[in-house]
Amino acid sequence: MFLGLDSSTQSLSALVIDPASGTVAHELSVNFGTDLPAYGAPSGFIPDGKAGEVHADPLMWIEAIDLLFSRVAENFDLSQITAIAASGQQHGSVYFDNSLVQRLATLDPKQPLKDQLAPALSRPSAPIWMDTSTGAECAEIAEAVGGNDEVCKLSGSIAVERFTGPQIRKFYKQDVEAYRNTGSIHLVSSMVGSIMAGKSIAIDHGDGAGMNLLNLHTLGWDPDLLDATAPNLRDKLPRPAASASIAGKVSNYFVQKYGFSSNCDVALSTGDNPSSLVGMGATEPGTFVISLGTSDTFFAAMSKAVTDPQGFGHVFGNPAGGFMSLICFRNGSLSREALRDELGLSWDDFDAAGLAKTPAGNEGRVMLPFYGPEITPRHDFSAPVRNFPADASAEIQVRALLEGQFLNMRLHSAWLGEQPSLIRLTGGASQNNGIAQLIADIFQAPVERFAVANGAALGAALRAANACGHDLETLSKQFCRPAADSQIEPDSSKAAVYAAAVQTYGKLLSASV
Ligand code: ADP
Ligand code: XUL
Repeated sequence: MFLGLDSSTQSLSALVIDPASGTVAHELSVNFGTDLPAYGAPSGFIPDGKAGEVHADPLMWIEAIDLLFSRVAENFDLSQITAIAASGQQHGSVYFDNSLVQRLATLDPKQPLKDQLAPALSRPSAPIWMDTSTGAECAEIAEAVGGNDEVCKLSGSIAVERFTGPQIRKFYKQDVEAYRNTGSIHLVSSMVGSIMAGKSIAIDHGDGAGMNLLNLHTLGWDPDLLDATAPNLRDKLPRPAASASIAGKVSNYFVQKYGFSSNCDVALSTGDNPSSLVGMGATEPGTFVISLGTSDTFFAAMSKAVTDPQGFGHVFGNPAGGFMSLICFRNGSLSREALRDELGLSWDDFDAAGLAKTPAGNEGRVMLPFYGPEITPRHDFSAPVRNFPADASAEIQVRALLEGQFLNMRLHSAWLGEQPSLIRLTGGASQNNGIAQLIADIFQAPVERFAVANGAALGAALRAANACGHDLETLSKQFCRPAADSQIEPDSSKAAVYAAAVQTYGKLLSASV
């Protein structure tokens, strides 16, 4: 059996797969806010950060590992696990001094992980992906390497506030002494993997590409980006490596304390988006994944590594080899909920029956569907922009908002130069038939709903099995199954309407930002 771990923004999850029977054998999560309230982070991060700063306490993530395994071991025999792999929220970074390697190698099963690793932290808090405080550092990095086009060509993304390189630069500028005392900088995913393996493990190309430091052509740390970020940075970073590698055996700490076999392997970790690509069975080009959560994300395996000339999209390593795209839309459910509440509607009004009251294309009425600052496109919106009166009927507004969201997604994914042959939907709003049909019609591709609740943890378990020689395609067929009767076909009679609507949307956008 194979264990996947996912350290996400709000929780740490374990998911065990059994390829022999094709079943998920065990699943359990620890919620940072409710299970570890002493850290004062109800949503997984320290509230009220100043000037866009969003940090978390890395000891909370570390304590969660002990709590999770103490609970899993009550009902599940961990000696059955052949290999482990971890996934983690992307971009977050943890800073350790030179004692880390020695401490990891000599973890005492009689003491909690937290007490043994706390003295190794060279920075008490860890910036996470929601942090937007590094605008100045992004500009400095871009300037030093010859502009954002160059950063994008090298690393697959322009310099982005939440990415790890700009965050490291800010730390270096704020506290040179603490930066100097830092011996190794881990991502959330590679930290979890390092603790499991009892040694500092490599950073994989999937998560490494979210740092503005990995050169996508050489798959090594880029010398110019390192220099632009902070001095002697290469010495502080684990080496980059392919995701499918085995890092070593599980630490004796977990053997003694929770009953793992000393033969259990630990594979390299990866970021939650690359891991979800695996968990959604989308590691081959052609299948796009759209996740409709608080924010909406769009990701897909790429047949060739192209970068977004406008700088909105990102290129990460695909854990199955090659590359994947990722585009993040901040105002996903946030905007859907805002309009619903503003007009006193329910989700039924956003579903098939509600949408049936207006025609596809909304007779040319288009909305830029943003109630707050957006990152794709990058603009400080505070309310939607419409090409029609704001007091139009509720059904016109709903259609304009939903069509606006997916026309925006179609427009900002055009740089990929690839048409989806299939779209897999996940996240809370994916249950909505009206939205699913709209996505099928706007992208002119069949849509499937996905049953898995935790694609990142499932992806980690599949990667652990794959690293031990199980074929990924066979595993995908076994575990990455759409919900029964969930396939929705595109209506080809809508193709021309949406080809015109995407033009209208683009014009309104250029005129407004
Ligand atoms: P996250 O993982 O970001 O917390 P989820 O993927 O769990 O988010 O999605 C939760 C969101 O899904 C809710 O906040 C809600 O806005 C949205 N949602 C739930 N049901 C529906 C529905 N029928 N139609 C549209 N949106 C829905
Ligand atoms: C991707 C991103 C988020 C995090 C948290 O760039 O910032 O999706 O990985 O899930």
